[in-house]
Amino acid sequence: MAIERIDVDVTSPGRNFVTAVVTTSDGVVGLGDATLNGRELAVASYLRDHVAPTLLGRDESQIESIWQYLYRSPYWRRGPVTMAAVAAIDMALWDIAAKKAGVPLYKLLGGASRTGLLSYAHASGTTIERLNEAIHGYVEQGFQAVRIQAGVPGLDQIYGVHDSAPGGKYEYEPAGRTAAGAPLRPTEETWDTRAYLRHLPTVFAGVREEFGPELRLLHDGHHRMSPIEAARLAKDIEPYDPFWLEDCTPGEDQSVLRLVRQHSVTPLAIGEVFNSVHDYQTLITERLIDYVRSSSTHAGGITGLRQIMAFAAVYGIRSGFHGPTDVSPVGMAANLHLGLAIHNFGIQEYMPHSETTLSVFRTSYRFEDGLLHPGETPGLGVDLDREAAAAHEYVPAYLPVNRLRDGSVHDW
Ligand code: GCO
Ligand code: MG
Repeated sequence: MAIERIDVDVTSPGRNFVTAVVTTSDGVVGLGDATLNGRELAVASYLRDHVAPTLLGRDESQIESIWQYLYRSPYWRRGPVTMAAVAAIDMALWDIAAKKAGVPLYKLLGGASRTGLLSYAHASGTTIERLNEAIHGYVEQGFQAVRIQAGVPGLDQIYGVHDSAPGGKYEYEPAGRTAAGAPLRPTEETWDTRAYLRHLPTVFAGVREEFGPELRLLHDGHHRMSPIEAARLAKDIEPYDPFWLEDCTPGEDQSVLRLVRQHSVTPLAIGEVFNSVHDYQTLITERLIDYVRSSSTHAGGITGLRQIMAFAAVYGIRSGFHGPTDVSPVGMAANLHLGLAIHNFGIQEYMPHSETTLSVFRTSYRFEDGLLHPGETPGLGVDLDREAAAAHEYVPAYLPVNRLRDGSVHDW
């Protein structure tokens, strides 16, 4: 059989998503996530204009060969736009293969290595009290791990920090939609690393005091620190037994993690902005990280992410796949199938999609007692209601910009 048609659907049910819809000559449809937050249309064009025409008529079962063709043949390798496009086709082909075999995808990837995937929620609050309220909400839902982000005295708005609604219901979108009539550009935030470094250990102390030693606590530094600042933070939070410190420095400078490692035993997680195994080469071979943060959506699909995890396995490094709302339910399902199958799974980020998103993408994964499971539906287990999706038109939305108090642009 062969690839007969490739559609690229851009839809915005609550937020923007790009989905490749691949149809075979015998009528099987596979879905792949190509959502790149704030740059969605670039990937849609890459897929429509440069990928889809080259794949029509090819044998859809040659997943590895098509991956290599898309990776090597254009000459221009890697990069987030390219690899999100490769990811979407790869996921759709795996979806088709598993649907044809009549099995949930994890069974084609080696079968289940565990009963479910330990997952962590995003808890945050402008104060430690509000943060603790949010954590209580998640603990009541069964979460055994939470990412804790808190406001810093003196700073107005920090990316990823919001107070949750009563009852622990907490939804936010990383990318802010532009209000009608407003200039088409990202919002701006002000940052002060010294204030943050002073404050964060007190946040860990306040949460540990409330919840005791068992709850797993994670924190995302969102690339904002210099190497020596990161080393200090990793050391200062060490007494509170963090599960991990994520993105303590911008990940592309791999060797700086040596410095952080010299000063602490706080586990480190990096990689949500990476897109290939080569981005991890130093980090993995020198064991400078403990968790791989990539998602299938941004790292070349299941084939790309499986390559990274096979390499990481040799060094005892585990997965902590990226699972924010900007990874679509299709990308999330791909992460879950792979996570269930590989031996070196660690933890899965779980930021549930809104009801509007889930009314368009129908999922079969489930969350129970702190664990996620991809479900038993053949393929990825996600359906896209294309008619409902078409009613939600693309709306420009951007991630914020971060500046220091003197106005200079900072990592965020
Ligand atoms: C995380 C994140 C996200 C990213 C977002 C960018 O989940 O750890 O850092 O919230 O900022 O996915 O698109
Ligand atoms: Mg992150």
